[in-house]
Amino acid sequence: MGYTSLDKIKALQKNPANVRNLCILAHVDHGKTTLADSLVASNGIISSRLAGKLRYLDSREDEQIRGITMKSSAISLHYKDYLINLIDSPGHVDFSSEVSTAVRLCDGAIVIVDAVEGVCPQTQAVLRQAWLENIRPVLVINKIDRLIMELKLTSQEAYTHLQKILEQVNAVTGSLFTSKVLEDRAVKEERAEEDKEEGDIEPAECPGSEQVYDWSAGLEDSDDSQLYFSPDQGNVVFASAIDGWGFSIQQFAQIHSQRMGIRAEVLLKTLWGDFYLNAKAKKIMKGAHAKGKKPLFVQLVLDNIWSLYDAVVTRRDKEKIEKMMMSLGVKVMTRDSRHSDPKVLLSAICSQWLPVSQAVLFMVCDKLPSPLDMTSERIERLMSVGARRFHSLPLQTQELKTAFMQCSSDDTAPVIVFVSKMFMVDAKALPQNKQSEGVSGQMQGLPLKAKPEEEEEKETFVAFARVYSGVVRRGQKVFVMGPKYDPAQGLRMVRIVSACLPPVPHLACCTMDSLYLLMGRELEELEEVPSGNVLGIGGLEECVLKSATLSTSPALPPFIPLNFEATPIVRVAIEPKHPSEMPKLVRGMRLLNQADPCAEVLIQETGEHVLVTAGEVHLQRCLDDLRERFAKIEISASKPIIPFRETVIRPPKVDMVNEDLGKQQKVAVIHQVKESDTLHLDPSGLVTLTTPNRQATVGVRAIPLPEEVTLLLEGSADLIRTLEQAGQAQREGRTLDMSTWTLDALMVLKSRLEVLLQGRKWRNAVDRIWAFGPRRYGPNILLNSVEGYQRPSVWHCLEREKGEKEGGAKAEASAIRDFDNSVVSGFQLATLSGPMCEEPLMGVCFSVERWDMNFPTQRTHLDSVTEEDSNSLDASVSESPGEAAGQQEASGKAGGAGETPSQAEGAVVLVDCYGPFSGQLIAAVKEACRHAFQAKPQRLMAAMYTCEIMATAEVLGRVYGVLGKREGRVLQEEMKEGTEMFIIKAVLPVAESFGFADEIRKRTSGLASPQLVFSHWEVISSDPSWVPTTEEEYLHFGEKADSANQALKYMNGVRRRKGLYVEEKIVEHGEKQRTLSKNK
Ligand SMILES: Nc1nc2c(ncn2[C@@H]2O[C@H](COP(=O)(O)OP(=O)(O)OP(=O)(O)O)[C@@H](O)[C@H]2O)c(=O)[nH]1
Ligand SMILES: [Mg+2]
Repeated sequence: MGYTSLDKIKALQKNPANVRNLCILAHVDHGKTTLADSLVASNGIISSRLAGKLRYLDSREDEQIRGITMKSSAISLHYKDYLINLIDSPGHVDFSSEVSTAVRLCDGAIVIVDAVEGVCPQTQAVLRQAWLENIRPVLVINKIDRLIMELKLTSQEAYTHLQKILEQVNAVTGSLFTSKVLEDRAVKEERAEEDKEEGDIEPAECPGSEQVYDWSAGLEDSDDSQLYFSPDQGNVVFASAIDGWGFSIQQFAQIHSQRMGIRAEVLLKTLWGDFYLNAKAKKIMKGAHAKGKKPLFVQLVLDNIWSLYDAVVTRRDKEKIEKMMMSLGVKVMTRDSRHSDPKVLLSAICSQWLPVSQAVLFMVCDKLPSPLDMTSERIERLMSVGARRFHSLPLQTQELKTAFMQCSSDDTAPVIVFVSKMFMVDAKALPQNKQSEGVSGQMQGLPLKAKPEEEEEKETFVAFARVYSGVVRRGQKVFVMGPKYDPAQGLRMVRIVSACLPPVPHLACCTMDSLYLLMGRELEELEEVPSGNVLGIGGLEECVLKSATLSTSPALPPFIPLNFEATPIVRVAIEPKHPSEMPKLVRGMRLLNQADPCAEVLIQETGEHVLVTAGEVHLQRCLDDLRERFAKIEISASKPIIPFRETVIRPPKVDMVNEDLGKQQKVAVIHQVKESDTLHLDPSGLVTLTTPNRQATVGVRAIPLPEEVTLLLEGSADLIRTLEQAGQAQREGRTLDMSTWTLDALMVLKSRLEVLLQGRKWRNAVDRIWAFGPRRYGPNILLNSVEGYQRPSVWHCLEREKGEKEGGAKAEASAIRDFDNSVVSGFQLATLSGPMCEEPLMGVCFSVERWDMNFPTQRTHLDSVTEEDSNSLDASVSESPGEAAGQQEASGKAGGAGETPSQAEGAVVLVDCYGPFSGQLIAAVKEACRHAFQAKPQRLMAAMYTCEIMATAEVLGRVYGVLGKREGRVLQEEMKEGTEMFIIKAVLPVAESFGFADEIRKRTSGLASPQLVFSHWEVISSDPSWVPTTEEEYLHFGEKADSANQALKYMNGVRRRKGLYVEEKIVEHGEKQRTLSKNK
């Protein structure tokens, strides 16, 4: 290292009070990497002339070519006595998972906003991420030069514009803060209530019991001054990273306080805001706006910059430049002042006058917290995995909190490390494999290439990590906590780290072979790293997949998982060009999976190797990586596999030509289900199916769920999973200690469902929910409408928390559980792949209205024991009498043996529930669900992206053209204040999105470049199985109705890909085709 010596950095690492771990966050292209360049240049790592052009932290070739960052990378810098571990992150949505990995390791963040574009969707997303991880942000408003050169604003206009941007950013943080306060208050109230109940205070006495809901209570007393960005707080820097300048108002306050003899503190308070200088009275007065005066900020700050740009770039007035340089005390080299591009001179002047690196680094050291300032709230959040409460963790675990707070580097302090991602480095680039630097090293480098092939090709994984406590040493052994590790269990079984661990679930032991200082493109080897620093760790690839928690204490729980904003949605199937290279591909995909926080690799049922990525750009990067680094073979990727969902809707009231439909449509639909002796379809849509051995009959009806319910279920997937886990635990006799917050959220979910599911059809529906599916937490519901069948509700575990009410129901539940489970399994299978094209279902409720069981063989045995009981039950528990009787005859039951499940519980003991019968029941339920689904009007649902496109008026038309062609829908169009840009918000089906961004960019000559973010699922209105039925439709569409049916096209595409039967005619009129050619 020619620049800061390694020893100096090592020394700085030891003083956590002066360490700052921070990342740079922003929307795509707002100038993160450019700013990072200036900071890197301030340490002499790159030349300051190249700062902004080199984009040093974009070390990948494709990053340089495309001009966007694709991964987060770290570099350690020093500023005065401070060590700054800086992480640059990508702004493109496709790589937002990389942002999550960066944010987790930091205590603070620099949020950059483009002065022209203002707050963009990703700006909001990163602010939210910073908020969720509890890290403190500072703001840089970048690209101010664009206000001068591009928008040609006057300094006064620019001031108004900057004020607006600041307002926008603060509005975002404000809303995050408000929701947090309200949430906290809810938790507090809940606690208070609990205490109250315990303390037996009369509810009428306390004032809170009045039913007045004060929505703003709590907001006033919470301190939010730290939260907002304001130049006078010193947490805002105005900059132009490309021209190398930046300032906070402190700097100008100091400059002018000397010149004008006003105290710096006064200037600091008044430089930003509605103040002006009264020259006569030599006073600073309020009310610049009302009196039409120039605000101080314009007069003392912006005007200087404006006139410099005017002199240097616009007018090129040599004399004036000389004069200005004199007064600023700036000297530039002759080659800069003679350069043909005035920008060179400008940045030479500016970077001496107001160096951006100084302004930003000062702000960072001054305003961002050090690792010692970790709040206990943040630590508790990190340690409270899933639904657990911090206070329910073992005592030893809770004690670790002090270790976090102290951030001590004593030998006695437990080592706590979090790995947020694994990245791959060429073995050649590792410091231990590098030759000594300098000329001789380079010369030696040549013959080295002759080394054996394998050695050269080797690449290793380095973990991107941070030490939270203790000192990490090379060769040290640590525990690796898996995401499901339970410290209580671990503490009972192990004490110290050793190679031969007893088999504790989710706990492994690993050696940290090497430690690195991360220096952007380079790594430096270290012997030890003290607490509070970011580092790279080698030798973990065997035990860490993507992220992990490492510690020397088995009491440490795994950290909460990273929150990823992007949903991986774009799938492709991959195969090698040469089939013999399959093993290489498999290995390569495994490596890719490890190296990318967001990419998923899986093998489908069909045997295809599938790669799931966040978007098109991400996909491209993954494929390139696979080709060039991980598999190093030729591969071919299928077209993107687009996910769909299947659903049912209410029968439409009008036909395709908007004519009122009578009953005809219904008849057409119902005929899709073919009846047989075991399958019966009722005109109302109830499907009754008997198992082949005729021992069970189920009746199922499919009902479309209201849209809001589907949305709610989708959004609450995690909660439902927790509910399911709690239910499972309860069934197994364990208890899962859920946090108050989770319980609260579940109660809210339940009551919201109750509100949404209104009407006769849904009476008591919420309490009758039997299961969610697919995978037990999906957006479909299985409803128990079997008369007389009592089973504990899915909300049962909530009630337990509220007081053990239903002791009796528990025992009963476990007895019938096994067959109950088969029904649930059948439902899970049915919802996992629907009958249209085997895609998952969404928004469908299957109501089980009948469930009969009949065990002729066990009958005799049972009768002798419980004859009386069963008779009495027979009378009380039965379905709608008429139908039941008919069914009993049809299924050929022995007289009076119409048992409902509750009654069959005795039989459960006798019949092997895992034998063929439970299988038959599963299959029957699944088939019944599928048929019930087909008895209703079916629709496909398409995944939709939202996108925000910024475009000028000239290209607006073309943007609309492209959107229209791709079935996009414009939601909103508005003009961005202060600019001539329009912002268009649109939604677009994922299926039509490939190449969309490129096409828009081409059609608008690069002026508009949209980012696509997955937003929701939407029902495609056309019916894939539609054929003209009414006379009007015949007239309008013709007999064949061969005008494009979008839904049918999608459905057939999926069916073809999956090798399912596709109904289509390849040759329509064979004889006509023959006559076409020569005979004519
Ligand atoms: N006019 C102007 N352009 C700038 C400024 N800072 C950066 N740019 C330009 O903005 C573009 C994007 O800069 P980057 O630094 O790559 O942006 P980024 O935020 O790192 O982008 P991603 O990493 O892809 O999210 C480049 O073309 C820069 O030259 C600035 O202060 N003024
Ligand atoms: Mg970048």
